[in-house]
Amino acid sequence: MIEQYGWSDALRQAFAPHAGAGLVPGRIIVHRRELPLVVTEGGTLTARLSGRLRHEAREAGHPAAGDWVALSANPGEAKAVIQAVLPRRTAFVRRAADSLQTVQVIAANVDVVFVVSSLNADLNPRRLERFLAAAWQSGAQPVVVLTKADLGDRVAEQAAAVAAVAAGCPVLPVSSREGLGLGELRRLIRPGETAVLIGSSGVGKSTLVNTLLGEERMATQGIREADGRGKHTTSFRELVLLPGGGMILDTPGIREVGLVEADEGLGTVFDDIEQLSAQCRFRDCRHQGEPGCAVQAALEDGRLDPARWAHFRKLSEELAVSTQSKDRVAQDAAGRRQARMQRAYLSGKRDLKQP
Ligand SMILES: Nc1nc2c(ncn2[C@@H]2O[C@H](COP(=O)(O)OP(=O)(O)OP(=O)(O)O)[C@@H](O)[C@H]2O)c(=O)[nH]1
Ligand SMILES: [Mg+2]
Ligand SMILES: [Zn+2]
Repeated sequence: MIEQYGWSDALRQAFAPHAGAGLVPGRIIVHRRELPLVVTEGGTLTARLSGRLRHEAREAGHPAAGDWVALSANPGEAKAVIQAVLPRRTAFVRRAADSLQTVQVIAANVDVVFVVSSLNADLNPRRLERFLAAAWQSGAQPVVVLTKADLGDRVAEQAAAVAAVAAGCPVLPVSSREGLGLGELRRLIRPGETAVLIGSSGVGKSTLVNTLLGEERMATQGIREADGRGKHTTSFRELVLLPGGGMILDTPGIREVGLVEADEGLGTVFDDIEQLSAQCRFRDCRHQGEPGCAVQAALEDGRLDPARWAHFRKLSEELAVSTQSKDRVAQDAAGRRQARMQRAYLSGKRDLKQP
């Protein structure tokens, strides 16, 4: 059973110490904060987090959809307990909107990230740049999926414009309604592999899943006439098996992803800018009017779109701020540890555990 969900020799090896401790492997297929749904060899069950994991989750985040976990079944208790989370091969993460520090893992151990945008008012090159930076950073292969191709009459033109900002990432127009591009999309998910759909509400993520499944499994809903926005129909992340093998993770719509340590992802999306910077006369060129600046030259002769340049600067700045704040949090934590040890020392406590 769990082979279908991508259980592999590499995972079996990583799991060996837990197997030795009598735990069983499982994969989280429905994300719920306290009680995720886990698929195991023996079937699907609701599990709870061990006390230690619950405590750790406050800083490290909760186990996510797609995570492989080690479970214990306690006699006399209906629920299995998640004792450990196996190291993630890939992870799509974002900084939560309300906090610089809280990192949310949206999907773990995914092979393909479908960055989904609808070919209507939702289509926005700046948002795609941001989503793609996070997607490249995840370690999975990003693919831009442009939905509702049946509605547009400039699809090829729009796809070309998207390809120009997508840094070599495949761009795939699809229509669930007319069955366009679905075979190609389906072939991107091989047996045992996991894909995740990321994008705004109402772009047709759940409709796409239903179309691939050939049944109306996921709830879907029309978008608001006034501004073309979705109504946040999907409320949790759910991993489903596809006929013919492979899995897809449907997610609630998100308009924003705050970047977390995404320097590499950013560099990949803005490879054109990195290449230009390398041609500036001065290695530490700030591209603000220095002589021999290749970025300024490209802006002047139209090779570099000023909006793209401005967005690159904005995202770079955002990353710098989040890194600084993370360092500050780490310092605060170190300071608190120091103070705790001092107090313990003063009170003569000897059994203090080193963190
Ligand atoms: N014309 C057209 N409409 C589509 C297509 N795919 C989806 N829709 C419509 O778009 C609306 C929103 O679709 P959903 O699948 O619920 O969107 P979603 O991305 O899952 O939205 P959230 O769950 O809120 O994130 C529905 O009315 C769908 O019928 C398509 O290929 N063509
Ligand atoms: Mg949905
Ligand atoms: Zn320069």
